[in-house]
Formats: sequence, structure tokens, C-alpha cells
Amino acid sequence: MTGTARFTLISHILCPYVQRAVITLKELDVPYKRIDIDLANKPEWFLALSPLGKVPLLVVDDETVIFESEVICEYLNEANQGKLLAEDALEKAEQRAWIEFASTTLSIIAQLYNAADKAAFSQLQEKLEHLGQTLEENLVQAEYFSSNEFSLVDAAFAPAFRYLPLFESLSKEQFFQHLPKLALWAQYLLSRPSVIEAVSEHYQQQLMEFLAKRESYLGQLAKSQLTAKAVK
Ligand SMILES: N[C@@H](CCC(=O)N[C@@H](CS)C(=O)NCC(=O)O)C(=O)O
Repeated sequence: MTGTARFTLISHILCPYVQRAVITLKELDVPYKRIDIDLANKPEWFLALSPLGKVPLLVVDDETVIFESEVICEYLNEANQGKLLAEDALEKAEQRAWIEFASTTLSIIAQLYNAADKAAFSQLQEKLEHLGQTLEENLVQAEYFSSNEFSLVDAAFAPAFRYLPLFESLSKEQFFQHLPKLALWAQYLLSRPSVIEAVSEHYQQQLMEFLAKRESYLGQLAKSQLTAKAVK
């Protein structure tokens, strides 16, 4: 049990991998302290702690540093006798494989918001749709990924779905809307308290400002929208 352990999560306000860890901490009802850092200006103490210079980091008892979001989530689940992963080895391996799939999805999303122009954006959107189609074929008709029980697979995907409403409103394109199981799953995830609370109430605005700083297709759209709002 981690009952007496002290946890500090070194974070960034928008990072989807941090969100996985926060969702897991909240699902397990584990108290923790969160420290958000500026990734554009990484503090020296953070660089000294983080082997890859990335968030999230989970610092346990001010002593042991765990990095990599999925490792953090699995550790928290295991140490708290959580039920967020299957006990059966084969089922657990399947869940881990889908968590890897979620990470690939996140990396395509990052490429998408960095895509230089509309053509590159559309190409990546197609790639994303292809992943969505594969997911749709593997989803059971339930609230969560493989059942009505929330698992680490859900925690891994939820941050990916959070990007889409803003991407849709900026690009006027739809993501996954024609995939009924996927669309419903995303709705369940985005209305789960642990998922809602993994980011601040200002998330949409923060994401918009983050996008507007990028010299990319979506970045330009975000910048135009922010400028239009400012002159109103
Ligand atoms: N595989 C890592 C990915 C973490 C990651 O890419 N974090 C990003 C923020 S979302 C980061 O810290 N980037 C800083 C950098 O690369 O300099 C995990 O799952 O924890």
C-alpha cells in the first residue's frame, strides 16, 4: 500500500501524459501535490530530476523519482490494490497494448497540431481517422474501453479526446463523429469526474493560447480566433 507515502507530481498544465497520472491518482483516491513547470523554460531542479527532461515525474517520499506516465499509473494502481488493470496476464497484456496504441494516437495528435499547412493537416487527420476506425472495430458497446469498468486504458485515451472539440471548432472538420461506439466512449470519458478534474477550468483557453504560439495550420487558426476576440 502507498497509504503513508507522499506523492508529488511534477506536471505541465496541458500535458496529456500528466493527465493520465492525475486521472489515475483521482480514480484511486490517492492524495498528492502537483507542481506545474514551464516546459519552455525548464527549472534546473527539474532537469536534475528528470532523466529525459520530460513530465510527468512522480516523486515518492521526496526521494524516489518515477518517470514515464504508464509506469507511474501502473505503479500507483498496483501499490494501492487498484482494479484499473486486469489480473489475468493475457488480459493485462492486451490492455497494455491498447495503452501503447493510445500513445501512438497522442503522438499523431501532436504532429497534427504542428502540421505546417492544410495539406499536411489533412494527411494527419486521415491517419487519425484510420486509428479511430481500428479502435471502433475493437470497442465493445460499453461505457468504457472493454467494459463498464474504468481502466488504465481509459485513462490513457481520455486526454487524447480532450483535444478534439477545439480542433473541430478551429478547423471546421469533424473527428470520429461517424464512429458511433468511439463517439459515445469519448463522451463517457470526457464526463468522468477524474478526467474533468485532471486539467484546470481554463484548459480550453490555455490550449488555444498554446496552439496560437505555433507556426502551424491550427496555430494560425487559433491566432486568428484570438485576435478576432480581442478586437470585439
Ligand atoms: N513517454 C512519456 C512522454 C512524456 C512527454 O512527452 N511529455 C512532454 C510534455 S506533454 C514533455 O515533457 N516534453 C518536454 C520535452 O520534450 O522537452 C510519458 O508517457 O510520460
